[in-house]
Amino acid sequence: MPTRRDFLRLSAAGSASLPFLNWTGSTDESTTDSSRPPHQPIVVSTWNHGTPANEAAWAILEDENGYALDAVEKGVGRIEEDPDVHTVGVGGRPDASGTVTLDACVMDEAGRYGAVAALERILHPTAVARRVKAESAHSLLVGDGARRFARRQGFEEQDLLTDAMREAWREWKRDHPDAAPDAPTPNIENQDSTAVGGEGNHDTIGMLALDAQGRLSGACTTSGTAWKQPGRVGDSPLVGSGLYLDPEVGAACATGWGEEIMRVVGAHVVVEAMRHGAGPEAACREAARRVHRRSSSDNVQAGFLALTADGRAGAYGVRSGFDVAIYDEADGNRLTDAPSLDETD
Ligand code: SD4
Repeated sequence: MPTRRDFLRLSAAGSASLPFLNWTGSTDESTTDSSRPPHQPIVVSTWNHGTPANEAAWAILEDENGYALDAVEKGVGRIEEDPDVHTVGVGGRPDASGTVTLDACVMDEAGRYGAVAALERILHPTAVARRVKAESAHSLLVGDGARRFARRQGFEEQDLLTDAMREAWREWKRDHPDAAPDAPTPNIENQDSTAVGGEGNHDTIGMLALDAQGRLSGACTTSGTAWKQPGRVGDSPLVGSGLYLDPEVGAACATGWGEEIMRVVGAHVVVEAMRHGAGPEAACREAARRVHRRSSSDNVQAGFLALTADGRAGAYGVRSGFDVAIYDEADGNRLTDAPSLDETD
């Protein structure tokens, strides 16, 4: 079982400046710059559901022609379709009105972005976000417009509220008969919270992958905070907040209390810190510190995960309890605790 030290070793190049990669760019969806040396593929993702998600992604990345964007779409897609994960896709906790609404985005190896927010009745919001990127003239579609776009793209509709989550929502309504729809407070992971049904309220999956041809891609997908006010959108589908990628530098994703992550444009902070020479873990720490300094409550958790353009990973949480899954050829698939401000500061 790899230890935290193994994880820290991955980000050991820490404070060294990143080499400038001579990216040529392209308008094609899948771009390959054959002048670049082959890379060692790697995929990283948030929380323990990252382990099965990484497996699905690796099945694509282990092929020398595997495309990182396919890998992240398939990787997080495995979690979107798991009804036992209550924070992503089908089986996600609904909003205060009992409706499951999904937020997701992707960024590809040229930094192109597509997203959906408050999407209902579609199993794979990340796949729809990718279509927004590739097939629409826009970057972000929301609500009913996003659902109708998905239908036009051939996606089927289905009920995303499982019996278990319908029952959990009824229970929440019973316990909060007078609660305004926007009453729930996001909790800290792994802590009991009556406001959210006794389990971690967070647990978005963010995934970053580098393929054998050096293409970097990212995805982020969530059902958002449990019992949220209808219409609420979190950080996850927002470029720069839940996900950011610069092909010359690296990529980052975020998880945790979306309102706090948005305030600091968290994933962008991470990538900009790496651009200025921070290693991936130090860059994530900078974003965690920024959330902590500005946070509106002592109860805030946010976790950041980064992957440099040359394949080094790092992560950091405001509080302990944030873990990330990493899969590369050398060490296989492993789940590792991220360091946190409350442990080190
Ligand atoms: C949100 N950031 O909607 C998401 C929730 C989350 O881990 O990350 N959960 O605010």
